[in-house]
Amino acid sequence: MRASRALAGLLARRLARQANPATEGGALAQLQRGLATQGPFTRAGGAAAAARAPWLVAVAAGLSAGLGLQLVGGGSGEPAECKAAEKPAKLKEFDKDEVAKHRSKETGIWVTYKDGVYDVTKFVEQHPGGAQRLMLAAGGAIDPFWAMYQQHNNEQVKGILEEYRIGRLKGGAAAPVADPYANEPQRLPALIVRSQKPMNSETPMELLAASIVTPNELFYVRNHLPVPQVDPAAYRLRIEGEGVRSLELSLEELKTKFKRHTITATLQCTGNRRNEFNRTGRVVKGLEWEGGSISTAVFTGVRLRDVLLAAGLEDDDPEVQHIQFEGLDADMAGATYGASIEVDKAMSPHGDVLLAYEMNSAPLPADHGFPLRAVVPGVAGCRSVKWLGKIVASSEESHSFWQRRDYKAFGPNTDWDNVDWDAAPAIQAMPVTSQICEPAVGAVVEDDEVTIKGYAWSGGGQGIIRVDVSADGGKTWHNAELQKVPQKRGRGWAWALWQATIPLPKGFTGQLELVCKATDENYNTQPENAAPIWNLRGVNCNSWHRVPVTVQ
Ligand SMILES: Nc1nc2c(c(=O)[nH]1)N[C@H]1C(S)=C(S)[C@@H](COP(=O)(O)O)O[C@H]1N2
Ligand SMILES: [Mo]
Repeated sequence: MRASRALAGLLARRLARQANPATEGGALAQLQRGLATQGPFTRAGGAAAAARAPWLVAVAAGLSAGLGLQLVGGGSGEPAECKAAEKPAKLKEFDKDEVAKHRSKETGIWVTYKDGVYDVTKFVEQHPGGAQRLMLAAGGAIDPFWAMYQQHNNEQVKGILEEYRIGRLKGGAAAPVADPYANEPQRLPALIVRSQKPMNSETPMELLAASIVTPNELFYVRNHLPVPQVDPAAYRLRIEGEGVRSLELSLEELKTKFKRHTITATLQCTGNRRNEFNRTGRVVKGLEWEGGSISTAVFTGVRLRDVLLAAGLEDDDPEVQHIQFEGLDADMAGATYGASIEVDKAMSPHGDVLLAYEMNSAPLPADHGFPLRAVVPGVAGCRSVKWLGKIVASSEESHSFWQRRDYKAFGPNTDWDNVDWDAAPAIQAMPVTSQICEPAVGAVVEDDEVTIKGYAWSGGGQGIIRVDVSADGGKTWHNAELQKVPQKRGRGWAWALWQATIPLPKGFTGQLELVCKATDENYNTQPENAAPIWNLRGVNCNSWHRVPVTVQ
């Protein structure tokens, strides 16, 4: 009830905002925009700029989303036509056959984008590992790849490509590429979109703290690729690998042959609150999430353990150390999203890992993995693979980019020029975190007390035992009142919501900082500031959450 009332109000506010672009996104977005334009890389463009912006090079090197093309790549806008004035009046013309001859270092590596022809040989030489994917486009158009990996910050990327321009395509650009995102599901305008294609959107802050269970339509969405369309009647889940006999299960078989289980679990993206790292003054690479890439649902399905047992996997089989998941969402080259978890988590009767076909009593929505997804409670969202196609029992971790070259955290001393991805384990359980959802950043408080609301969650099934809040930047503290679902110790998969009404310093007017920090049942708590936990991918941001407000 509360949630739906809050939703109605929110939608009205959001629509009003959309009608007035000047205020779109509110104060927080304005703050972000301000920060974005202050960033050291805003004026980046071209190879020289790339040298000053190591993350850009890293993306170029294919470290982002497994796709070197992203870097040189970009989306729907025009190529860096702002540079047109600098271009020679007449560009050399090449036909397609000529371009197609340039597919190797020996011949030179050429690609086209729209009607531009680019010799990227030097670029490939400078980024040997990561340019592998770029080689897929060698001798032809890069446009289809960019249609797949549309990045929000691609002007810089196009600027870099422009440095390599050698001419134009005879006969002009090829026919526009069909949009791989043409069949995306409908989404509520209330979601706060951080990237449109693929869809990445946050649950609005005002609604996160409104109910323990997030309505499906408002659950945050984190997609790396277009949403695959799966026919539930033809769908088969495949199980294979070491220590198991290969098995194919239809949705019907999963629903009827295995016991039904239900858990309430919070999923959180490893990048949740990433933008707080950017505000330390040192930019990180990734979607600019605030604190809304986290949500909670009641998931129903079968236990992964039961399915693995049915495939013949034995407890403590020494051959099998990891359970790999493969999604049905694929890129142009047929590479699918994938991840893995440790076999002990997968097989533990207390691990509660589900293969879920229902979310909040409805069939899984398209954005959340229809018809079947893994739900790995207590673990970073990236391991809960959606549109699950295959499960592989293995002595090795998944070989996917997202298991081995992303979703790992390093010290602040590690940057894109010295990162050794193999040196850190993949993030599984995440550290304890909390967030103030109300009042909003920059709110005006006109009372001698303030009511603060938020969420708190910890990974590994560690329930929240306490949330401390402060209205003076952390000098004095009060305990918030917790709202939780019943959960056993060590199996606290769902977040706690919390609320506190606390007095403001007597007679005070001006700026104040509201702060929250949570403690989990292992007595782990949050670090005071984001700077000391800064890491190049901006993951695991869990410092005290701070909200500046004005008291009048
Ligand atoms: N197949 C597939 N599974 C996936 C992803 C994806 O892009 N493809 N994204 C992962 C990430 S990074 C997160 S945080 C969660 C998000 O789940 P949600 O979109 O249901 O909130 O799904 C995970 N599972
Ligand atoms: Mo994620």
